[in-house]
Amino acid sequence: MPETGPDYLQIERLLTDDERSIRNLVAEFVAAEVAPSIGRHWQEGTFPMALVAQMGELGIFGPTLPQEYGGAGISDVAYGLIMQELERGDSGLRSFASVQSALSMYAIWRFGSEAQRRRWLPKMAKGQAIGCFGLTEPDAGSDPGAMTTRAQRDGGGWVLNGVKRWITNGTLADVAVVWAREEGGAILGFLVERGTEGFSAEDVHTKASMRASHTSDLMLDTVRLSDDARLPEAKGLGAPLACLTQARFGIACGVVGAAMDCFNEALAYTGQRIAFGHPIAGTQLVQEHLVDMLSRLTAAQLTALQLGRLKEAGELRYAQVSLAKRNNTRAALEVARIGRELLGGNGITTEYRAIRHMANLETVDTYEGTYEIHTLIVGRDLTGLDAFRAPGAAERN
Ligand code: TGC
Ligand code: FAD
Repeated sequence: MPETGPDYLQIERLLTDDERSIRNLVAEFVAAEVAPSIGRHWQEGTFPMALVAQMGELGIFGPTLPQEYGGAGISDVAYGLIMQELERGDSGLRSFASVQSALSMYAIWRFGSEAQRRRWLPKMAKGQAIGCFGLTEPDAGSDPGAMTTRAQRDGGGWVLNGVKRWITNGTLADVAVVWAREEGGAILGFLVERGTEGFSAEDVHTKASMRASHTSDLMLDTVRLSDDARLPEAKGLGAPLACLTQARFGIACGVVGAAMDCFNEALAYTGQRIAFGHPIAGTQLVQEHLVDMLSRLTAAQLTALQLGRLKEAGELRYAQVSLAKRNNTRAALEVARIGRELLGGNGITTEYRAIRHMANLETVDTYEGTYEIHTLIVGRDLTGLDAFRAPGAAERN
């Protein structure tokens, strides 16, 4: 059985048997199939596509959805543990699963028609169809309500024009969930299939972070769609934001895995690395670093578990998810930075894992709402005062 800890506070005891066995299954998959080659993929800037079918077989995609749509109805805590184990491997792997499950499948399940659900969800659950989620634009990231992608009515259908940027899985996707504002109206969601005339995708090739993941621009140039392609229940910015809440939950859990991997690597390394005639783990300063890493990741682990339990009880509010996404991601990033430091010169190479996790976590700290944006979401929740926009700025959602 591969390492699933550290578990300094015996959090394991708070999990059900089902949750433990789902976590162990994914941990074994990651140790056997991901760990041996992910460093090479990261170095080469490729995503291990061969693993997608296996992930589908394991039930990693959309696992909390009902069985009739290809899901398994597993608990939210079990879902969080899947994300943890995937991100122990690499944030790119967890990103692939987040976008597939929490953004694309969730959008279709929550806002789609019955026909859209039946058409896409079972195939997506098996990894036989890939989804992406196009919200961000070159000039609208933190403020998605400022999007300029437009949906114009065209007889009984629609014409879409615009550009989406930084879209995970954009070039891999069979179906893109695209958010566009109706001329003079609300934000609407559309399913745009690969091969639709006027629709194209192109990867970003200059990333120094999240390298084992495809990140793309989506171009929509007079894309004509029937009204069947619109997500009928999605009206207004609240629809994409509800999908983000699902994905942010998975991130708050996932980053714990990256932090754990960095801690385990640093503990093993410092126990063996000799300087001044003894293992560096025997020095007070190194022990302080190790304890700092453990403290941060243990707090993140407990936060993730409680978030899952609140979600299962139907009591989770989106500002609570923001607090957890903000704190856990920043904690994991700090753990990775300390881990990198403890490895000395070796720590700057991808022969070890810390710098890969550290570079990936820079993206995770930014996407799905930056650290600052989550600060302002929680700040608004606490005070009732909106500190996002310039005073007097127009409402647009
Ligand atoms: P605001 O007035 O706050 O909200 C409009 C309506 O939406 C509701 N709402 C939410 N509902 C569910 N979940 C949330 N997180 C929600 N946040 C807001 C809100 O109650 C309101 O409803 P109603 O009924 O009153 O209309 O809108 P705003 O324009 O003030 O938005 C502010 C802000 C900053 C909170 C929001 O725009 C935001 O979260 N910005 C960050 C953008 C972001 O996170 N983008 C992520 C893009 S996707 C991505 O990064 C994928 S990475 C994938 C991977 O590889 O893993
Ligand atoms: P900006 O919004 O321009 O922010 C720049 C800086 O200004 C940040 O530090 C921000 O915190 C700060 N800032 C902005 N407004 C305020 C304010 N009011 N107060 C204080 N500070 C502020 N998007 C998708 O739609 N789908 C995807 O699949 C997806 N995948 C991604 C994958 C990767 C690898 C990356 C890097 C991004 C991805 N994104 C995706 C986009 C991501 O969500 C955005 O990059 C993120 O929301 C930030 O937007 P921005 O890059 O435009 O930064």
